[in-house]
Amino acid sequence: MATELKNLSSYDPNKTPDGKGRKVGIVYAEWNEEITHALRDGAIKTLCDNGVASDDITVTSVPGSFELIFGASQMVKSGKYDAVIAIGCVIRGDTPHFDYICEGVTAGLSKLNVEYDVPVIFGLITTNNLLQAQERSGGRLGNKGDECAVTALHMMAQFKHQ
Ligand code: DLZ
Repeated sequence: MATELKNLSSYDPNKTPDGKGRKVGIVYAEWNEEITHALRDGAIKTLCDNGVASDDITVTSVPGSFELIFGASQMVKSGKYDAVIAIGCVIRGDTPHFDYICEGVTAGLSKLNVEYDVPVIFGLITTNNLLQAQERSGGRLGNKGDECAVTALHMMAQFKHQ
């Protein structure tokens, strides 16, 4: 997959829009909290490193990744945020549950992106095992939370009609 070629934390600060004055909502899942807390913290740090005031970041949690759809939906509909970042980690198990959750969250967040004028950033890590998740949440391949924050900054700058 592409993350083997790109460190998720690497970005060019000179090409990253300033986030001053932007308001960002972050919703993260508590399932696999070792991973999701690292993703959440990475996203917050990268937003702040690029000008977003910590007071302009609202963080809320939901029990599992499936609930990210509702959590992100509530944040989008509140009209308070310029972007919403949804963070979760689904690790493949012995049953098809993994596929249903991944497909459900992907479809749900995609629908929000089509139906509302607030970009929802896809911060769902979907891996075959815990090691792959660790590698993407501050390990060998960087932190997907950082990548989500940079993506949010670009989307907010490019589509600032709200
Ligand atoms: C039930 C479940 C399972 C098996 N695995 C995960 C997972 O790897 N990552 C995750 O975020 N959530 C998982 N869940 C919980 C579901 O997302 C959801 O919270 C429950 O099905 C209740 O709706």
